[in-house]
Amino acid sequence: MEREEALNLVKVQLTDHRYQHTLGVMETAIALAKRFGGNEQQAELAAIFHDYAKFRPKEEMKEIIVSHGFPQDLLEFNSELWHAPAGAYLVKKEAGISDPEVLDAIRYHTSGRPGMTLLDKIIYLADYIEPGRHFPGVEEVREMAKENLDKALIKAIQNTIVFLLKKNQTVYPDTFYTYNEIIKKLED
Ligand code: DGI
Ligand code: FE
Ligand code: FE
Repeated sequence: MEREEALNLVKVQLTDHRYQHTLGVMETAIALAKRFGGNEQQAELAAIFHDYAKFRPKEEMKEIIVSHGFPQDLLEFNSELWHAPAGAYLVKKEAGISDPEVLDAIRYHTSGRPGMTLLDKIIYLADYIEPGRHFPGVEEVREMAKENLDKALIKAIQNTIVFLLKKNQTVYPDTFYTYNEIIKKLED
């Protein structure tokens, strides 16, 4: 699918603010793919659609998770996690995106997962460091992302976990599994 068509499909699903975020993720994901040898077309498509389901009603996202083979434990954790799997499902159904690697990058863009692919990492990181993001620590991760994808990714995951802990929120186990796997790999 051409960029123009994909952007048109996504624009009507999002607020203007979230659409601007999506454009930032798209540019950043393409830059990361270029830098780290990823597939630029897949990065572009996954980035454009990553937040497709962000504004769907919680009940709709819940129903998708219940009925379409997603892990049910997602429902016991923060509903912020739901738009990622729901997005993967809806983007396939409504936008006809069929590339399983693109769909997985969308599905895991919030929680991460053990065994993240290069594309998963690019989307997770692009979502975190796109130019419209302004939270504490983001500049450090931007700098790291110029050199080392895994080091930047682990910093982003650590920051997210700390952010959740400080707010007394739950952390989905896959986020910890992702953290553990990459931190061990970096130790070697
Ligand atoms: O959709 P975005 O706002 O662009 O970003 P996102 O998809 O990464 O999700 C946003 C939030 O989800 C982020 O502020 C942290 C929150 N969140 C809630 N529970 C978890 C979680 N993030 C992770 N990684 N793991 C969780 O368990
Ligand atoms: Fe998201
Ligand atoms: Fe996002």
